[in-house]
Amino acid sequence: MKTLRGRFVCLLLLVSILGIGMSARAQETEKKEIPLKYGATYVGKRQDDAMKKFRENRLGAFIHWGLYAIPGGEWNGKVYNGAAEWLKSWAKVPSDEWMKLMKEWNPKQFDAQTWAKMMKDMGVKYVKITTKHHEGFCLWSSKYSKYTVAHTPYKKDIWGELVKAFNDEGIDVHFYFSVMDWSHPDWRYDIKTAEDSVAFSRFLEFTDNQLRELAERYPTVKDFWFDGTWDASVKKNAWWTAHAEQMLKELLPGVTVNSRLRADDYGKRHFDSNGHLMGDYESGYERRLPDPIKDVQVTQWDWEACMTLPENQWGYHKDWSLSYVKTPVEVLERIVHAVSMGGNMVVNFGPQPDGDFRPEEKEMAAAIGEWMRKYGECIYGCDYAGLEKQDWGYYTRHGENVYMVVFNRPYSSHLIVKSSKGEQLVSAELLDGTRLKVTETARDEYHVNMPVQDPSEPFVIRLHFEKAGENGKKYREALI
Ligand code: JFZ
Repeated sequence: MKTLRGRFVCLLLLVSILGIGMSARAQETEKKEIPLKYGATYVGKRQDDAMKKFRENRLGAFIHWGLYAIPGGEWNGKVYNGAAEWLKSWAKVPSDEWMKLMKEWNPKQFDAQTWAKMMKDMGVKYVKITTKHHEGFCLWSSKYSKYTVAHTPYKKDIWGELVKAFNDEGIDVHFYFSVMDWSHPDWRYDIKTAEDSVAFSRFLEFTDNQLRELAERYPTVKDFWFDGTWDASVKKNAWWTAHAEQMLKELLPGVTVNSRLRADDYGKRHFDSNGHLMGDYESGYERRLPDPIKDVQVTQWDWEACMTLPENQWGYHKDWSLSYVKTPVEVLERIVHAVSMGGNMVVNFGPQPDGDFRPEEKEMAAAIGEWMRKYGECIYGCDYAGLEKQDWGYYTRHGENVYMVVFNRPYSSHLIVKSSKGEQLVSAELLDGTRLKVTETARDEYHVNMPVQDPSEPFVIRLHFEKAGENGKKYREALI
């Protein structure tokens, strides 16, 4: 028989056991965490509106445009196979000579509205544009540099026109910004002498000025995507990477910043020494994607991948026959692959020096747009579905709706779906509402009938699951 006192003692005992358990665990995690001044500023996914918008956008475009578009991969009669935006480095061109290209910067065909229309028709929700690539040429009229569009025959502030045109179409603008600047005398790859250190602090001040200028002049910018931050000079100045992130966030509430900017106290990049993501989203998946089975841990944080159409050309290169160029289906597969693992995908374009896009890029944008208009429901606002990957393609999820995006048509007349434990598949339909036959074949396993479809394009099936009823009990496990 339990007295009131007895019950109280029991409760006390329970609370203290729980308490000891919890504090032991807290100590354990505390012990594991190294104190960091410049590590992650928060843990887990940001859930504010700006971050949600970033995540729901899912499909973006990259635009690499700069002086490198003029030579298009060729210098003094020699064509370089490497990335065209790196030509200055491949051909070892000194900065003053490279900057003579500014005299030829006169993109007569450039029309911001045409660009915005093309991107809108492609179905991208945001565009990341190079404000300044490694070469140091600024596409906005920066007052901190002599290498800007303002000092070219074209003169006009390309930036202002672009930001306005994209925003008018409802497209978010993200700024690509290379910290590494090959044309600034104070840029250093490493800090080895006192002189380096003085020069580099001037360089960081210059960079702060440019960032502040961009944020203040174009306040509708939604994101800064940093690049050129991998050198020892930046890693030794981790404080600055934390400071730049904070400065932008103070200037532009809600702004997002990629992990590539950041280094912690120990020079560790992207993820700090405690394993926490720095910046708001991981940006290491470049021209590659996480493995759909082995790398599901990426669904725990936000991330954005980017890809080129040729093997590795970001800026305009005049000869695309030098490497394999992806087809629309291959690009779509990468977009879906990213979304199926909770990431965004950014497809790159490298406009011509005249301000127009090469025909192959126009065709690509149109093909992606056509598919997105039909099937975008399985991309925008979608996320990891939490189901076991099947050979026919990828799952995505938007709340109650689960999508099958079929890239591999089977020889059999059906597609296999395995439901999560305790859930049963109740319906499968095409996006136009056409119902497909579902057959339960084993515990948590179903066949969805293959519809007759145009074999030239991947298609989408919408699924609904419900909590499993008594039905789930009809299968026996094998005794082994
Ligand atoms: C960088 C640039 O050098 C390149 O020109 C382009 O702008 C691209 C988007 O970014 O290149 C990188 C940067 C990081 C990795 C690979 C290429 N990385 O982390 O694997």
